[in-house]
Amino acid sequence: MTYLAKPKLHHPELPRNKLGFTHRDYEGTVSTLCAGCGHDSISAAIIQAFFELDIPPHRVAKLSGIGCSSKTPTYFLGNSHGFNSVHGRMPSVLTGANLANRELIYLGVSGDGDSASIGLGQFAHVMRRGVNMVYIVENNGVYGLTKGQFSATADRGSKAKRGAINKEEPIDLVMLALELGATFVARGFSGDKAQLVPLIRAAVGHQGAAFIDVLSPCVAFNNHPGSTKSYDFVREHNEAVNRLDFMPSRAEITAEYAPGTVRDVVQHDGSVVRLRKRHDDFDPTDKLAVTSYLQQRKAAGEIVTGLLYVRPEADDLHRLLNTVDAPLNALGETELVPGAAALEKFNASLR
Ligand SMILES: Cc1ncc(C[n+]2csc(CCOP(=O)(O)OP(=O)(O)O)c2C)c(N)n1
Ligand code: SF4
Ligand SMILES: [Mg+2]
Repeated sequence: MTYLAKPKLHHPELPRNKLGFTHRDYEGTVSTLCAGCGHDSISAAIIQAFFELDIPPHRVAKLSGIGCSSKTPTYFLGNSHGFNSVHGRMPSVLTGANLANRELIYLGVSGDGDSASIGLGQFAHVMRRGVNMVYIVENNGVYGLTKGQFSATADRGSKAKRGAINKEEPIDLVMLALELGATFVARGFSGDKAQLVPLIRAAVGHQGAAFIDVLSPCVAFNNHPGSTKSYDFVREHNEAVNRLDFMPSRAEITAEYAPGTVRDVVQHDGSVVRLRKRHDDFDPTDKLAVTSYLQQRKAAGEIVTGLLYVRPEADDLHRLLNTVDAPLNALGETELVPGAAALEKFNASLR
């Protein structure tokens, strides 16, 4: 296994967050991905988002499957909990961990192959169950790690490096997440960090299944003319519907905005997603309108990015299952072995 530690020395005056941590405290080891890979820019955005949110790294659990994208948790949040699972199986491992300990912040990192091909069933169930997590797909339209075969998100008509044309219909994970009941759905681009960092911050603050599809070009196998997931193609067709700021709690509006251009979406824990609208008629809380807007823009050849849908009063799996608040490993013998009378009462409730 390739493992490159970063030098520990750093400038003594690096900016610190409220916890006294610098950016370096949120990094991992040196990346072994190809220079210019979009996935490295997403890792940088994750580091920035957690640094800005003042989250202690030990409160985060990062889980992934298999692929270049799924390798990236090694390159950020080196002091967090991590689990590199089997190809396409991150969602079920994450669901189990989340049910056992709801006090951690769960970040699932996956690829388009990992989530839309082998892991499609797992993706579907974790979205529909509303597991409280941030699910990031680093979407490059190919299986990067196994040398560039088309993945299920590759567009019909897109050209492979050696000229083959993809003949199959793509799976649009954003549309699927909406259909399955994800309560926060966004699309970003690894080449637009200014948009991606607030999207990640807002997704972390969301209490429910938050999905971000991030277009992340593979420079080794899918960055040529004719590819619809190359840097040039995404830049040319990117249509951002909004820009956002995220405030963990309700804060005063200090910046000046033209009337009607800002909208605050207050979530049930008091955190605020502040949307700076770029399209007056786009309302990310109206699922029906969002779905038809996305379909229209897709037919026009645009890649719509931004916060696409949010349901502020989202439910999460713990609320649906009415589970205990405490992590399972913190329960004592009295809670775990409540005795024969409690068992009898429970059995009676099922008769
Ligand atoms: C069960 C299983 N089947 C197939 C593979 C081979 N394999 C490894 S990574 C991968 C695809 C990765 O593609 P993606 O998730 O898009 O990640 P990327 O490398 O593009 O970031 C495949 C098919 C595997 N490791 N395990
Ligand atoms: S093969 Fe593609 S996805 Fe993998 S590290 Fe290289 S550029 Fe990134
Ligand atoms: Mg891929």
